[in-house]
Amino acid sequence: MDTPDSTAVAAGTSAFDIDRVRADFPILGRLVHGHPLVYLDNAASSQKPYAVLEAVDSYYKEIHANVHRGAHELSIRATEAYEEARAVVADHIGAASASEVVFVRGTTEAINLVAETWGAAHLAEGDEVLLTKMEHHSNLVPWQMVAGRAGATVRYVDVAPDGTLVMEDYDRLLSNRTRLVAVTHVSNTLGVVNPVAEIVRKAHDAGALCLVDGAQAAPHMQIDVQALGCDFYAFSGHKMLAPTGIGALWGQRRLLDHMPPWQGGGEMISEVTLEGFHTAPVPHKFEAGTPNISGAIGFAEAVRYLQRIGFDAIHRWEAELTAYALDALAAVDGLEIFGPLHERVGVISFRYADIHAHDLATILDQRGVAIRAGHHCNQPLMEHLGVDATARASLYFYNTRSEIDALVGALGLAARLFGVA
Ligand code: 7TS
Repeated sequence: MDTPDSTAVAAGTSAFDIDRVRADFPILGRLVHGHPLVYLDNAASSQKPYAVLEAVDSYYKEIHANVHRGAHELSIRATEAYEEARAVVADHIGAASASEVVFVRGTTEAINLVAETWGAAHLAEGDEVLLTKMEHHSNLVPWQMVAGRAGATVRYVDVAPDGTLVMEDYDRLLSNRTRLVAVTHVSNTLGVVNPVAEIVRKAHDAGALCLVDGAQAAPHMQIDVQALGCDFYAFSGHKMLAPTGIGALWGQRRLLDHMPPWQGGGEMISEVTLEGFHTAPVPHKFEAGTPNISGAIGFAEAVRYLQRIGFDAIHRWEAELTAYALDALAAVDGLEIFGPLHERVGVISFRYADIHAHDLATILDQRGVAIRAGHHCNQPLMEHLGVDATARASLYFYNTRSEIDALVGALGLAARLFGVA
């Protein structure tokens, strides 16, 4: 098809051609309330390039059928495409084998899967699960649920005033009662990148497993699960250019093999009798029912697109843009930024004078500037920060300096409306 694709960016030129990149994303050209869309809500969900939209479209137009079932041409082609998508995602994160990648709806489902299978099988009275105070509810509530049933305790590593984890607190809380450490790689409120390799190493030294919530990391950096050394890594496709409703749980094969199944149904069995069933090998053991085939194919295409641009180029551009945004926001009188200035991604939470975050987001929206306001599914962190909500601008590699200027300009409008001096 004749739609643009910035393959040329990766094909040689070292410069990051932002105009060409933006041309790959049809939605970025639209107006909102008469203003060009300035999409700064990427931590909630990213936009989609033509390459992904077309991969999904041609899957449905050309080869759609159910997978792993039929002997007919379409089913065989759909199955090949679905399993190839798994291989692309597995290869991308450095998995030892494609069988270590379970397709799920997203990070939330991935973590619930581990909690309801590994957690239910291994947690007992007196055991501890160690989280941090910056976890998204998705990496908090599933552990509270399973720990509550097992009589286990959930503990939380403290967050320092600058938004980093208090590692001394981690060292203090980690003990031979800790069965699992579950930590976010990057905070969706503070933007901080946590020292995950160190956290994993210490967890293992204490005899605990480590699950990493990669929802906010995988879109921005090259993930290598073997280099991180973790036991489980969970991430969502929709935050990294893929459709909604698809994500991945990576787990060490030896762990996945011994975990009980979660949902029962088709696909996850090798044999069923009236007396019982035998499970299929991983990853199918954890994929009951018809999976999100088009989503998986879109996910693989998103990964290929990101690889063509290259995480080095993405990182350089995002670092420049984040520094520009932090400087521009810090220069606004009465604006307070949450989170560190370094070791962070461009997820920038702030409060502005005493304008409520929701009012701020509504006013910005009138200028076409999309940010998120609220607790960001981080209520314990909000309590820790002493706020009920923050405004949050979150960047991705297709954002520009002039969009940051538009954000700051729209903040000026809010200041005038609210009489901020
Ligand atoms: N973990 C983190 C760190 C997240 O940021 C999110 C989503 C999730 C887990 C859950 O991902 P899901 O794809 O299963 O929903 N975070 C946000 C956010 O910050 N704004 O909207 C969703």
